[in-house]
Amino acid sequence: MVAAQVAGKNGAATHSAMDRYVERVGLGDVWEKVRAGARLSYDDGVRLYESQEVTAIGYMANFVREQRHGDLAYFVRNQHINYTNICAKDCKFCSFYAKKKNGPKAYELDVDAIRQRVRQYRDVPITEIHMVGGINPRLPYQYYLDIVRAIKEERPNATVKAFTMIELQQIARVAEKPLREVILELMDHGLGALPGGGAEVLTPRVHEELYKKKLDWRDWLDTARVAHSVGLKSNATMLYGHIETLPERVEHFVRLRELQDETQGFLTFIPLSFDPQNTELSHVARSTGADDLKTIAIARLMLDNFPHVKAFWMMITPPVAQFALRYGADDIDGTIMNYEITHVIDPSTRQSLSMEQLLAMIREAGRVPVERDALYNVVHRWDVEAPPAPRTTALPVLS
Ligand code: V47
Repeated sequence: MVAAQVAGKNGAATHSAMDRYVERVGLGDVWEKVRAGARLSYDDGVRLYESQEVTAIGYMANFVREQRHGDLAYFVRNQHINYTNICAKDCKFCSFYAKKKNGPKAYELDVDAIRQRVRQYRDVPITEIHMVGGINPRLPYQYYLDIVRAIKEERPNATVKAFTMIELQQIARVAEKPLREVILELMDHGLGALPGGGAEVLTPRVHEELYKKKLDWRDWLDTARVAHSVGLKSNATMLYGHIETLPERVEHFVRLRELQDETQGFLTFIPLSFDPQNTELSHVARSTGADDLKTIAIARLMLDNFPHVKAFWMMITPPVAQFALRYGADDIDGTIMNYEITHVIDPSTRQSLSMEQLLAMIREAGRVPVERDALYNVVHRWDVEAPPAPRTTALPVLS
């Protein structure tokens, strides 16, 4: 825990060495605000990004993280499913969608194939199924309802966390119904939460240059607002490390924070480090560990109304995710099982971690592992409670 101020011999408050260091590097006024629980401004955010003092920024973010979550670090036993890689949006940063020349082969998983994917991990007590896909104009409304229902039938106790804001808009389009009605129908079929994808960088310039066929910042936020208004929780991501400027990242935080003030519908913020392999931006260098940690830390400091900040180990590597647990993050995502959004051409890349590996990662970082579900209900406190008894009733075996 942070020793913000300690009493000196004569009883007067003295500053710890870390406080003096934060002041010396010119961030004393930001630290004052953080300690007082005051909101950081856009300018504060930009100043933090301009500073090279990652340790000072991390120290402040860790203070906030420990105030909120103490030593706890969350993970989830989850499975990712991507139902189609056919996509009409041509985003320049994407290596996942099927292209006419050189690229992944087009696929669409039908309802049975989705069931098979879920059954593949029948013996693992997964509590979250994360499902997203491309904007595939061929898929009818009924398909989306059916795949959500099929997952729920296969795994009644797992939360189906599916469809980004742009997918929801596409589903409403093919349904020819108002968005709100479609979301309610999906919820009726078993949709339990929304993932945070598709936000990219919520600024007009980045939208225009990289993903102009998808929702712009206003439409992304408006869609989230509707989802939150019917009680659906969602996450929010930021894809960083491509053409965006540092002030644009801060703009992104401020826009998310404003909507969160209004709806309180966001659970977790997830910075996604851009992977340039096999994209139209393959000349861009990958983000550095310092940038990853700084981004996690600044997100924790700026997004004062977000309950959680996730270090997505898949994108920043497990070692950096471990450090992130001391730089503002309180969550490292989960087992994943199979991730197709990036690295699809490189099958050697690690696509899943076992629960034991996640536990070891968290413990080694000096944190206390807590298994959670998609909505942050505690599933198990691993170092506090005895391991759960092995399951006696098997999941349904459907041929
Ligand atoms: O929206 C696309 C990103 C997102 C690349 O909510 C890329 O818990 C890096 O949203 N390099 C989908 N990223 C993934 C996503 C997500 C992931 C983990 C957890 C959660 C959650 C959500 O992936 C897309 C896009 O921003 N993406 N291409 C790329 N080349």
